[in-house]
Amino acid sequence: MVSKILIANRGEIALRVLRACKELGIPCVVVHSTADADAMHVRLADESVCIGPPPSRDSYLNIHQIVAACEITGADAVHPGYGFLSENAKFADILEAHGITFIGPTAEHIRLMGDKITAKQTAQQLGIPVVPGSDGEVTAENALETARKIGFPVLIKATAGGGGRGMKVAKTEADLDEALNTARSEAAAAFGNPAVYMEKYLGKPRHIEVQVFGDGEGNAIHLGERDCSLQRRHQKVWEEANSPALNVEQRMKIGQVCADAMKKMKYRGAGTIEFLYENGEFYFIEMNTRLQVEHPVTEAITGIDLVHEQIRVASGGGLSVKQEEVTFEGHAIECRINAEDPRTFVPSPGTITHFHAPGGLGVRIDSGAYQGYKIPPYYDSLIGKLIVHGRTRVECMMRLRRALDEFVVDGIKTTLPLFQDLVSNQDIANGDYDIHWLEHYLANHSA
Ligand code: MV4
Repeated sequence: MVSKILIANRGEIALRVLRACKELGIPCVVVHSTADADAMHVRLADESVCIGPPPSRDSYLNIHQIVAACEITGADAVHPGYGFLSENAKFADILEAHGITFIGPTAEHIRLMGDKITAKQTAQQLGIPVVPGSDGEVTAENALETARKIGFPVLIKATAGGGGRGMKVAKTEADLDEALNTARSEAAAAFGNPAVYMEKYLGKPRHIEVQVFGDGEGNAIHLGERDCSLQRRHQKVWEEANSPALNVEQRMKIGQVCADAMKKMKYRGAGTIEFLYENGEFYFIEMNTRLQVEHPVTEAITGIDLVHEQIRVASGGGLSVKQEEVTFEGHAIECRINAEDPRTFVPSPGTITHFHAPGGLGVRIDSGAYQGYKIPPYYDSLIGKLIVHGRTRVECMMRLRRALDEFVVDGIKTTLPLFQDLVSNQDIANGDYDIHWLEHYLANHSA
């Protein structure tokens, strides 16, 4: 076992990891910026180290400060959470060079999946179905030929990108030059790498992702899927498991394909394989080599604590469950509670004057927020997650509705009113939505 874990993150995920450490009896250290001195994870940790001023690059992204905090406190492992340094291969390398365990995959696997061209080639070689597209990079020389072969409309994506930044659609041959040039210059500006690739553009897909877990020695399992189609500007808003679009055969089939692929690459730790799903077919787009924000919906339906598993695997203890032992019970929905205007999504930092979280059977709140807490303006606006579990999707929706009615957050604007609307919507009740549904809904329902 690792003997002391340093949590290199903040907010609800720092608290989430801290809970796992406490349940496993492992002492934990948190690092924080000066803006987070009053945060709940700092209060609850066994030890804390202030590593710098508010801007992330000076604190939560400052590798040398984090390594120094490990040295000072004797932490022999780091949990990076999500965001920040969680998919930074250089960070994983530096920790290893200091004899500190990175709770995550190898630096090599982080790099492989961080480059979207090599990620897609790897997925294809491992037997995962991918979106039809270019064989590697597209350039001015091969773009037209590639697009004709794929068939219009096509989508140009940055190989150093991900999460939707720097994508350009070309509907016809006439759009191709401009799409290619803008995509390349945006990629160069945003990622310092102009390389782009091309895919068939799928018009009305769902975003379905498969949770995988490997022990790094050739054993791997899947924990089913999550449907994350409800997004706004590439920010997920509502996630659920199971996907309303899949039946059990489809779930087990795509899950097995993913688990087999992870066995072949000897993947270590938690991973998420992202697909677009259209007309009954799965198309790989990206793989995330970290724990995700929406992991609790998977925990709700499987009963498996993903952070416990991460720590077990990082300690060389292997996975606690076999694939045959994994079951998918009932239905879970997560709502991301952001400190934002529920219509414009403009951030709304400030002091929470009243805070009352819902409770009862099947209700989980992951949040570091409390009455009197002052949300700093420097970081993302996620202040908590409401995760609701029911035996059926209908029960889950009824429970979500009553949990939202109980939730009080005063003093700042939050996205809670948006969820009040969504939980009463007929398309949502029917599970009938794709990746564009929420943007259309917001365009038609804005005050
Ligand atoms: C696509 C696509 C349509 N066709 N790829 C956006 C984020 C990035 N991870 C992949 N994205 C997309 N890739 C092909 N070939 C549409 C999107 C997309 C999207 C995907 C998932 C969730 C929300 C989305 C919103 C707009 C576009």
